[in-house]
Amino acid sequence: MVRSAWSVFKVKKEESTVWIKKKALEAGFDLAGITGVSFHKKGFLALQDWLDNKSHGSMKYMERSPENRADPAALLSTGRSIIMLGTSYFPGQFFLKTKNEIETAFFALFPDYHHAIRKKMTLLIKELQVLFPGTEFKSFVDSSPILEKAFAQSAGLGFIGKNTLLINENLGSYLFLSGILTSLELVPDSPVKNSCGSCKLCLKTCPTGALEQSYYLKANKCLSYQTIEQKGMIPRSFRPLLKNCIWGCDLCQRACPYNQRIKIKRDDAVYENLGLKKIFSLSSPHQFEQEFRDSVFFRGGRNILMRNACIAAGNLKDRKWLSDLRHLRENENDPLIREAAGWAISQIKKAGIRRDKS
Ligand code: B12
Ligand code: SF4
Ligand code: SF4
Repeated sequence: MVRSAWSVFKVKKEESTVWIKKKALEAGFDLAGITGVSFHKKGFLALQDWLDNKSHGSMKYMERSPENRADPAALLSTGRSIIMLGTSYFPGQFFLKTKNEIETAFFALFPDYHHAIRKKMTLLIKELQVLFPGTEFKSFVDSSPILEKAFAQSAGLGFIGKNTLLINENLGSYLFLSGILTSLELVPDSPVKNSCGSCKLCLKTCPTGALEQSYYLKANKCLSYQTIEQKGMIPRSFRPLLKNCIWGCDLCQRACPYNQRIKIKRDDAVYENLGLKKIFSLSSPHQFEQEFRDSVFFRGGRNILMRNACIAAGNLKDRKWLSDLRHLRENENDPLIREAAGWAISQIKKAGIRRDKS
């Protein structure tokens, strides 16, 4: 039988697609899917509306050319397909029951994902370049101006839940997303349909009301934003809500039924025993760098970590932190830390007075 040129091309395209996805999984990614490079109109409209409502707070970088975030051609003009990738960072159900002095969101338990994922993508691209010489590839993880969740949803990696995160039916939402734009023409996957149903647990759980509506997050009300993106003082109304969490927030993910039955887990958590003593002892930026160079805290910087730790100490209301906090209030140069230490001292003292009265 004589095959038409089109069908030969089609078989090749299909074979390449299967092979690339297989290679991506072998490279250590947990999910791989393909989507095209068409302008993501739905994503763009959602983003524009979000920006118009000033929901991005002080994240000025989100304002820059929002149309580019929906347009993969802005990142790679010769792009024909996107290989979207998902990497699980679920540390195991055990972590949900562990009660540590302080907590971080799960993603902060591991070395900075940006480096690890970029490295894996570079290796994968090297392999692909051997098989597809002359092909162009451009990788992105988190910081590139592209709507990663929207394209991951189009590539069949999962659906976007009411908490605005991409959820995979089997791996839940504790996923890092990344992608590789390529000039190769590949076979796209089908988008996954939304499966939140009538559940609204994330909205009910969010302590700040940041999930103002289903699929809508007011970022400046989100504790993840307040602990990571907020470069000034954390508004006082948010501070008690942080409890003992010093980085990010997982509450709307912890509530999600799709995260209760994840079968795989990562075993390489390195910051699970992080305590306040360690953070308060970081007397210089150099010491901070030595200790946390590979962590996600390094992106935020010493002063942000110290500010958050002071707030956690204030929420713990334990007098044993008073001397460290006084030391910070009196000796730190950054008013951010001095103010947070002062606030924490007042919280601990107030709790002491209440205890004495009762
Ligand atoms: C800005 C940002 C933030 C901001 C704003 C978050 C947000 N929801 O937008 C802040 C600082 C709050 C934040 C927090 C977190 N982030 Co963040 N963040 C980003 C970033 C850089 C851009 C996101 C963006 O474009 N927002 C713009 C608005 C318009 O998007 P949106 O609210 O998500 O709206 C989209 C969908 O909801 C959808 N949509 C809108 N309406 C509707 C309606 C229906 C019916 C449907 C189906 C969809 C839908 O379309 C919109 C456009 O795509 C991405 C990386 C990237 N380049 O994409 C990471 C990213 C989204 N963050 C990530 C993570 C891990 C987090 C945290 C979990 C970290 C933590 N533990 O503290 C929290 C989660 C908070 C939450 N509930 O979303 C991951 C999410 C992975 C995943 N499974 O989805 C990403 C993709 C980074 C990465 N490379 O892995 N983040
Ligand atoms: S990350 Fe925390 S504060 Fe932000 S929307 Fe989810 S539950 Fe609310
Ligand atoms: S908690 Fe419920 S509503 Fe929220 S994302 Fe998960 S399934 Fe959807």
